[in-house]
Amino acid sequence: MLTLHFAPNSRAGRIVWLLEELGLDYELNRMDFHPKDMKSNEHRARHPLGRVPVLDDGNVRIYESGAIVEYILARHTDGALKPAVDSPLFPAYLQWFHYCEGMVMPPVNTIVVQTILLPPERQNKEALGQAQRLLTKALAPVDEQLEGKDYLIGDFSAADVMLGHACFMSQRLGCVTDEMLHLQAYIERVSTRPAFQKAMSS
Ligand SMILES: N[C@@H](CCC(=O)N[C@@H](CS)C(=O)NCC(=O)O)C(=O)O
Repeated sequence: MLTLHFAPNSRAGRIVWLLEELGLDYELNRMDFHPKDMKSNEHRARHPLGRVPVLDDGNVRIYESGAIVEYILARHTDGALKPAVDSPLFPAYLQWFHYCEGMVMPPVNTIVVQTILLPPERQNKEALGQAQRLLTKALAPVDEQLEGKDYLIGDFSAADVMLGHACFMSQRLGCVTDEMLHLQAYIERVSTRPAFQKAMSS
C-alpha cells in the first residue's frame, strides 16, 4: 500500500493529484501544516527537514515531489503520463518537469515566507518584490510554451502535475499577469480536472 505523508495547500497535493489521475490506491497521513506536526520527531524521522511530501511504499521511503512522481510512474504504471525516452517530446517533458522546482518554486517559496510564514515585523518588502518579479519572469516562457497547446507537451503528462501545480500556486500569489493568456487558460484547464480538484480538497 502507498502511504502519502501530506499537508493541505502544499506540494504534497501534486502527489495526490498524480495518484488520482492514475487511479492508484493510497492512504493519506494528513498532517496540519504546523510545526507541531511537521517538525515532530515522528515526521523528522521520515524527512530530516520535516517537510512534505514523503511517500512510503512497503519498505521504500522517498521524499522530493519530483522524485516521488518519477518513482510512482516507474514502479506503478506501464509508462503512463510520460513520453517514451526516444520520443521527440521527451526532452521537452524533462525540461518542463524540472523547470518547476528549479525555476518557479524558488521565488514561490520566498513569497510564501515573506507574506504568510514570517510575522509582519520580520517581513522584507525588498526580498518580496524581487521574488515577485523573478516569478513573473520565470512564468513568461511557460506562457509562450503553451501557445496552441492544451498542456505543456500537447497531451497531459506528469510535467503538468509538477509545473501545472506550481502555476496554480503562482496565480494564487498574484504573479500571473493579465497578458499571460495561454497560462491563464492552462491554469483553468488544469484546475478543472477532477483529479486536481480531489487533490485540492484533500
Ligand atoms: N523540493 C521539495 C520541497 C519540499 C517542501 O519544502 N515542502 C514544503 C511544503 S510545500 C514544506 O514541507 N514546508 C514545511 C516547512 O518548511 O517547514 C519537494 O519538491 O518535495
